[in-house]
Amino acid sequence: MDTKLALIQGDITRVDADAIVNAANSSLLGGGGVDGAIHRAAGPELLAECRELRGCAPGQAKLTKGYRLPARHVIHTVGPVWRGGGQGEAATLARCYQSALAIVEARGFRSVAFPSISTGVYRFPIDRASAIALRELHAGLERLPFLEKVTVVLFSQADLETYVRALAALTSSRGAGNV
Ligand code: AR6
Repeated sequence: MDTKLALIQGDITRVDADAIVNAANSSLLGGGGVDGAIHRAAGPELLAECRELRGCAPGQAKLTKGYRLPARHVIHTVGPVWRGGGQGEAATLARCYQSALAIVEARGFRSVAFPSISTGVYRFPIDRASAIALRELHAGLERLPFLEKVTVVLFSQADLETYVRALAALTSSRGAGNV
């Protein structure tokens, strides 16, 4: 199993990493959930930089500084709103992780933390979202040897347990020791 992949329960705004990922909306001008928490913790300079970015399409990602956060940068991505699963939601969610990891690669970040994108206000079922997230993060770790630590920060104990089960399923589907 990847010793570089950690699942923890907590508040992502407290995580010290080269970058934390924000589950934003297309405006990039803040909102509720993890987005609101990140903007509150980072301070008003984050919103000022986000204004210059002129939004972000679902599945894409954009980079800002971290300002008052312990993390040096924020990677803002926009997940899909769940509309029943027939609108390409799974592919869009996978692209969020891929786009964020492309920024990690371009900048040579060695540590990054993700929230559970789309599984709050956007209502993506977390059992499906966790499988997609962990598949993409595992692929990123295989591809990017300089990446030392990927942390998924789950807000609730129940969400953490869902991710732990999804990771066990991913590990067993690939055979012990091969993930
Ligand atoms: N640390 C880690 N995870 C958190 C935190 C935190 N501080 N706060 C919430 N979560 P959501 P979405 C979890 O709704 O579904 C915003 O208004 C939360 O429990 O934040 O992608 C944006 O502006 C859930 O598991 O993001 C958009 O409009 C996960 O983060 C919209 O919500 C994602 O929930 C995006 O919706």
